[in-house]
Amino acid sequence: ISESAPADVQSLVVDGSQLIGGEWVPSHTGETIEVRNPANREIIARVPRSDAADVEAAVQAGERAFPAWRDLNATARAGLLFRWADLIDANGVALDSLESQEVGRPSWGPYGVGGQVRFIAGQADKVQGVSLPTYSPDTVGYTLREPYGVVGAIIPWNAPGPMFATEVAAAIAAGNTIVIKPAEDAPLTPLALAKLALEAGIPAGVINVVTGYGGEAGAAIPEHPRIRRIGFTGSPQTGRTIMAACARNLTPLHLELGGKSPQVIFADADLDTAIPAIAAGITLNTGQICAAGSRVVVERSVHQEVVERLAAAMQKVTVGPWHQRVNMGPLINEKQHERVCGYIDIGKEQGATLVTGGGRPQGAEFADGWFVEPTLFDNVSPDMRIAQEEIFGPVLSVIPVDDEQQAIEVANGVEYGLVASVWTQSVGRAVRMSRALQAGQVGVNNALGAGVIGGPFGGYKNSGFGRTMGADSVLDWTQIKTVSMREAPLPR
Ligand code: TXE
Repeated sequence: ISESAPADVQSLVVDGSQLIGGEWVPSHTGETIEVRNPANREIIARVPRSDAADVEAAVQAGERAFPAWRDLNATARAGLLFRWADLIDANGVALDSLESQEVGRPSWGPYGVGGQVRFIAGQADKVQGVSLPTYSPDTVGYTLREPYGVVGAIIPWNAPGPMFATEVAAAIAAGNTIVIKPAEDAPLTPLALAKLALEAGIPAGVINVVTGYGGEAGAAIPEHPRIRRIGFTGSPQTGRTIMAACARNLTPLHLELGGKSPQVIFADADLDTAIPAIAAGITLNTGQICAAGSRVVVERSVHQEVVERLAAAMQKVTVGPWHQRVNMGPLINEKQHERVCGYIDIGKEQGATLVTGGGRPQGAEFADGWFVEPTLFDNVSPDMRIAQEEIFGPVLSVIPVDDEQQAIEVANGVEYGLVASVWTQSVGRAVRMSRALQAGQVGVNNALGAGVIGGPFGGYKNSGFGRTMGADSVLDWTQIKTVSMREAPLPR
């Protein structure tokens, strides 16, 4: 970590070790991976390069911790999660700074992860079954919601803190113990959060964090026969690989696989609200957000005005290293940079009009980082690749349409279905559109579908299945047992 980083950030960084059974340990081979600052490629820390043997050790630690954690009364489990949330809040500035360094984003202001954990903590002692009707009065029937045992999660690099907290908090609130692998590009915030969980008193072995590459430590998680349930967030390609491994072990799972979210603007929309929100939504985290609204589907009568105003808004987005006063940092790594620049070339080749951006910003401070300009394409047709495929960068495509029916067809005409937004002042249209749009989250006059507390989050269609964040996410980490209990028949 940079020596100039404040002491509270330094103290959160766990250099060269991972958490297995409450101990900070290296990988069994001793090998490490470098974590780099994407703004200048400097090494900020090293983490263990683990593989199946380390995952096995973590599973065993989870198995040892499971019975006591399962049997701890649920209010006490909630209490430990509340303490974890308090410690996350108390370290919010340092955690935000650490996450900024490894992801390369500017500060997001107050760190919201404590609030996410607190919401889930409140669910821990509200996991309930139901009582069941029975055929005869001597029988009592009810359901129990029981944890699976040791569960697994694999998370991406774009929002490592929130992803770690939502998967871990929900899984352990339900009484499971977990083995989680953060992304190789951003493992430091997850390790720091795990450190705070230990400090909060969550027992050793309840949370095990194994770091390493996807094909090594990651692949070992769905392949492990004693990991009883899986959560994955990442690319559709890796999601398919994980689901295939889960199929071999018959392990249930949930998947969150990204999106191509439409921002549907009708002529009656309040553009003063819509334009800045849409520009911010596609440049927040340099467009590396699964919920990012990357397609603007706009009614033709306001098309020209929308394009002009979006271009102006995107040109105002300042780009630079995360620690400067900027709106947008670099992309995470070289692979992501090649991907985004590749899509910009494809957009030009397929005949979209490049309105603004499209290049690498010029200047010495950009030379070593994975920077790209906020980019706006107009006259995009719905079948172009930039209108169909997730770019995961600050690239926005404008698609003009004639009416509401065509807007629905275009908005739904992709394989993804994560988030959709509608901008209109008409209540009737808002009601119709929120029903018609195929997405796990619909925002009306709201760019990221955000703003609600405890809203379940997840996809329709190829964006995945299962929900994180909401109260249901805790239930997703439980299995249902039906109990039918009867007094032994009396001898005649
Ligand atoms: O994802 P991967 P990448 C999309 C986005 C992005 C693209 C590629 O479009 O441009 O995916 O990103 C682990 N077995 N999203 O390559 O590979 C890996 O180590 C087990 C959208 O980074 O899916 C990391 O921890 N695990 C997404 C995690 O999977 C494996 C967020 C995600 O990496 C593995 C991120 C394997 N065989 C990318 N291979 C969203 N839904 O928000 C990799 N991993």
